[in-house]
This record gives sequence, C-alpha cells and structure tokens, in this order.
Amino acid sequence: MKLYSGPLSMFGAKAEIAAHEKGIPVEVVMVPFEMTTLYQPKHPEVLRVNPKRQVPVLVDGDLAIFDSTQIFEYLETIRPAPALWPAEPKQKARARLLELKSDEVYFPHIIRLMGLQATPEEPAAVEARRAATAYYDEMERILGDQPYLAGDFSYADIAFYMAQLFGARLTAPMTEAHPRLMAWRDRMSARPAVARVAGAMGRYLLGQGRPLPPFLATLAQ
Ligand SMILES: N[C@@H](CCC(=O)N[C@@H](CS)C(=O)NCC(=O)O)C(=O)O
Repeated sequence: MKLYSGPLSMFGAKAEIAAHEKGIPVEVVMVPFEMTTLYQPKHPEVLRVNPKRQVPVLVDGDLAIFDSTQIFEYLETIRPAPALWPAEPKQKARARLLELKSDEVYFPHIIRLMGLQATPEEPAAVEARRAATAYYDEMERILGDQPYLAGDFSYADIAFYMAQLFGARLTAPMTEAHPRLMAWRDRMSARPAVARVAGAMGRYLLGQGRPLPPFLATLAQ
C-alpha cells in the first residue's frame, strides 16, 4: 500500500497516523513540495488518481483513492481492530461530525492565517483567531471529562490534533485557557503513531528554519 503525501500535508499526516495506529504497513511517498512553490510540479500519481490534484492519495493494488476521510474509511474496513470509530450509532455519528468539522469548520480559519503571521492585527487575522478560540471553547466543552473527543480514541482526535498543530504554528495556539484540551493534546502526543508523524513534520519545519510551537519542538527532538 502506498500513501502519497507531503512533508507539510496535514491531511496526509491524518492518513499516515491512522495507518500506523491500525498497524497497517504503508509506504509513504513524499511528493515534490517546496515552501515557495508548494506542490508544483504535481506528482504523476496524484494527477492520475485525484481530479482535485491534491494529496493524500492511497494506492492499494488496483485500488486508488483520495481524500483523508475516504482513506480513514478504507483503513477501518480492511482492519476493523482497533476500531477508530465508536460502535454506538449516535456516538459514531458524533465522531464523524467532529472529524468533518475539524477539517471543514475549524481548519479554514487557520488557512486564513497563512500569510498573515507578520500582520497579526489585521482584521482578517483577528477574526480568524477569534473563530479558532470559539472552536477551542466548543471542543473544551465536548471533551468534558472524557480522554478523547468522542470518548475513546478515534479519527476525530487524529483530525483535530493535526489541524490544531497548524493553528499553533499560525498564531492561533490552544492555551491554558483550555486546560482539558491541553491535557488531551499531551495524551495525543504520547501516542507513538502521532509522535512519529508529527515529529517528522516538526523536523521538516526545523530544516526549513521555521520556528516550532513548544509541544512540536519536543516531538521533533
Ligand atoms: N479534503 C482533502 C483535502 C486535501 C488537501 O487540501 N491537500 C492539500 C495538502 S494538505 C494539497 O494537496 N494541496 C495542493 C493543492 O491544492 O494544489 C482531504 O481530506 O484529503
């Protein structure tokens, strides 16, 4: 099984963490990526498989799929244990929604901060940080006294961990104002699959001379 990803792809990292958590052997192929030119030129396998021309792409024999959430579903189907969705239907639906919201509600606020790090007082940056903080408020409430967002460790945690990593890099870090989330992040960082993938991303950033948020600096050692 080959996973086409990028050294700074949060969506590729989601898929890679899930494969490691499941114990599924996967060959990770890092497509061409530069901080300035980003994903140009596109890798031929990415162009062949994904009409959206994005990573991650997963190729397993004659199967070729794209999108991190679709890859989660395939991994869950071929390797049901350890289960990374809750079994109870309503809890499963909640976990799936949290995974979606992480990618499509929270992360777009963080994307908006790209390129605004030097001008943090610009209204667009202020608004993006306000929205990220409101999202942390909501996740702090949802987490409550549970160890993970949907109770047991799930894909929802993988998605939000990777998304908040970019939030922390791009001037919208979680802080001690959200103590349950901070403890959740420590629990996540202690998982070998998470530490392996996030640590490699941290080392890539260090190699590019980029600063790391403290939790990522620890993982990158
Ligand atoms: N919804 C997709 C998003 C994939 C995505 O945005 N990939 C980014 C890298 S993290 C990419 O390939 N960007 C290059 C481009 O759009 O040209 C998923 O979950 O996989």
